[in-house]
Amino acid sequence: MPHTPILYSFRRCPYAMRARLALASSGQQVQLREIVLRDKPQAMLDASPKGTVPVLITEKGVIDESLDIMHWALRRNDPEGLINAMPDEIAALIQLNDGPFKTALDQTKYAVRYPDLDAQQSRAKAAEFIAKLDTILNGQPWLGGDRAGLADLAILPFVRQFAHTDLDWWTAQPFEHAQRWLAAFKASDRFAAIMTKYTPWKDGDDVVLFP
Ligand SMILES: N[C@@H](CCC(=O)N[C@@H](CS)C(=O)NCC(=O)O)C(=O)O
Repeated sequence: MPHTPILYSFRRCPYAMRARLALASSGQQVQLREIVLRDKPQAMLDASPKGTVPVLITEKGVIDESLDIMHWALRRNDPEGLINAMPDEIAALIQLNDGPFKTALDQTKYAVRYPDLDAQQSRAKAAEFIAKLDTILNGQPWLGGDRAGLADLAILPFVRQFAHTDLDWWTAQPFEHAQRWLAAFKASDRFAAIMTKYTPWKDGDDVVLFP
């Protein structure tokens, strides 16, 4: 039997979510090992000492960056054409997401850890990115046009995390296109399929296959 890759994952982590979204779309099956961030399995740390999820262990090696896992899965099989559906300027949004937006998101969500920063200003900074997405999404359902692309799946989990820092605030904003985009994602079978709850993995447990 061919080796089924192992994915160390954490349900609510947006990086792990984007990896699971790509794996689910590609149909690439993995052995899912749910982890607890404060008690990471030694086997995961042995494979990837930096200690972040997601971590994918394949026959050929360890992939411990979420975007690399997305590309790995979709290079093997991309039935939705997620990679092709992405022009360069949309791909650049992923860099903005992972850089300044994620920083501002963390500074909003974990404001107590940043006593020198004004949480309102951090949120305003994050909202600049949402405004950019909103403009792109005006008149089209997805960032690249009519079809979902890798950028949508790479960015949506972070926008969800940002919206959930204060849903009343989110709903009151004039970002109707971004709000519709996020709402459609949250209501999708695609989202439901990656948000199954698993008990944390322990050595010796039965294999849990995903998707
Ligand atoms: N650049 C990494 C970032 C992954 C990351 O930071 N994941 C967080 C959870 S959302 C993590 O594992 N943090 C380590 C910790 O909290 O101990 C990727 O894209 O995979």
